Amino acid sequence: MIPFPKARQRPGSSFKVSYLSETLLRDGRALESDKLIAVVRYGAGLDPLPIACPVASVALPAFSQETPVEVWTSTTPVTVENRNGIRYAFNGQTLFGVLEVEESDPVSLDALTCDVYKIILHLLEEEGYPHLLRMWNYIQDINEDQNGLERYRLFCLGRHNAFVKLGSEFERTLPAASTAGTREAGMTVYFIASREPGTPFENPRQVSAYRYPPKYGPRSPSFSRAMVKHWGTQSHFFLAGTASIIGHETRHAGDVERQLTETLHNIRALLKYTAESEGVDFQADAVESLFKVYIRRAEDFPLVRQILVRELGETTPILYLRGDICRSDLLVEVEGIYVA
Ligand code: 3EB
Repeated sequence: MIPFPKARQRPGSSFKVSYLSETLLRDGRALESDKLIAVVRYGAGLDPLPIACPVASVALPAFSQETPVEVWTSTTPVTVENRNGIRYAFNGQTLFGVLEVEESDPVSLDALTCDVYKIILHLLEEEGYPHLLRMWNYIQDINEDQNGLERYRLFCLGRHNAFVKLGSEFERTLPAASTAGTREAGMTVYFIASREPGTPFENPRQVSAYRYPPKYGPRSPSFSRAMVKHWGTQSHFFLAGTASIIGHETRHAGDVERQLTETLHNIRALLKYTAESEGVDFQADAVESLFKVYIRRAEDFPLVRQILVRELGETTPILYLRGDICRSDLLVEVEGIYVA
């Protein structure tokens, strides 16, 4: 009998992320694995998965026949916990957590967001994984007004109010992030944190989001443009949601093709700058690199896909989601995890 080839050992790495068909996940032994960190599912009205690890449900529909699931696997066994409303798993190097909350009437979105972030920061401190690397936030009706303020701006206010409690230097260690709008009730936040800090990066073509001027809301968005983390032999580059913003201003309102071209310029500039300062060359088409794209208008999908496949490579995994973007004049946003 020919032995099944063993997965290549990657000493010093911590986890791997991939898009998998849900059928494969349900059929295979993956579900019972003690190395499953988390599963992220996309779409509305999902039936439960018989699975012990944290599951995040993101109510954004994918542009594909069978929506893939995002599977996070550890190189070493994980411990799964559920505390303070956070479902989380950790492996000695990283901690992955999920929080899903309902919004109830008397509590405004800024107060709810502040609570959610405080709970997360507190848990990470207690568990000994105090360094947030990357966060994903999904909020209902992100561009709608509530009490006279856009809900994204309320979210930014609440997030800022939680982070500022970390001290006056909090902006130097902010995680990379994505924040997108759904049409379903509730808020889903998931995140990855580590025992040892990563290195945040800013984009040379853009004003840091945490320094956006007040015309974009009472408090600036608290995130970094990218986070780099080295794990022994392997390195991750977490690209935050990136859009057609130069300086602090939206470019090419109404034109998805130009917005995407500008977005790709932004990504290349950030990668070049990071490569020079970290001495690591992150490639979109490297093994294990993967991407996610938020598209506001369904009709833009074919063009967006055509341009991105050309830019990122035919075989690079890209998940396309129909979602609202933080600024109402943005039509497309690209994020990714690069592995080197
Ligand atoms: C931008 O660059 C576009 O508030 O968490 C991108 C990524 C955006 C993350 C966030 C917002 C966020 O300002 C919007």
